[in-house]
Amino acid sequence: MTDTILHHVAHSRSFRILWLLKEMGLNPQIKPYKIMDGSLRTPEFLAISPGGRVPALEIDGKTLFESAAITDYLVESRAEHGLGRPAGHAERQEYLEWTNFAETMASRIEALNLSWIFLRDPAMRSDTVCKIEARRLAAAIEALELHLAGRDYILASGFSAADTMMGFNLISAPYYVHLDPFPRVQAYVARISARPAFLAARADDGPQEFYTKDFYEVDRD
Ligand SMILES: N[C@@H](CCC(=O)N[C@@H](CS)C(=O)NCC(=O)O)C(=O)O
Repeated sequence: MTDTILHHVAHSRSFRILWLLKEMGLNPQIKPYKIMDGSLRTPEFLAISPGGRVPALEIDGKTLFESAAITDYLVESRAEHGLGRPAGHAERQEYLEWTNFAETMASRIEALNLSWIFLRDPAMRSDTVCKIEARRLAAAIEALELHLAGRDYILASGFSAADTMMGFNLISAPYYVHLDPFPRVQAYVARISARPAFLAARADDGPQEFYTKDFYEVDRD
């Protein structure tokens, strides 16, 4: 059997796949990259992930990119773990909505990361864009707060890959949005963070190197 290799940046969307693999009892070999050092733009890596993005996963003799696609591949090829919801399942629609909504939320974090962390010159940052994106991220978290009423996980029947897709967001979102007004989301974060597979994934994730402050906000109105 070929090795399972996860092309990974610590504290990034590739955590979704690391965590999902751990939930399935799989321990990938981790190939680490950094966002700013050019390692995601080499011809070798672009042959693996054409957009130069992580995650990418080598598994079963295939190479896959895009976290939602990798997630679907894993839950379908390893259906015995019950972490997906196949076509025809009563929760299929909700499963699709929330795995994709995780990416809607993540794109707000990506925009904030670009503004606060990855612009080489802070003078290029727009306070207006930062404020709008933080509000849009808060609105996405509010949607999750409402959805979690009466549930422990995103799907009423229990833990699924919709949670591994969403989980990464909630590690990063608190750098931009305070979670105090969202008690169900806070309880959800505590619940997912206590899962043994989540803890094992965090142990292998590597130290985050993006954030140098606990919270980023525009200090002028
Ligand atoms: N929709 C893609 C997004 C992948 C993505 O943008 N990953 C970020 C890390 S969270 C990345 O590789 N960024 C590198 C770059 O923008 O150069 C997915 O879910 O896999």
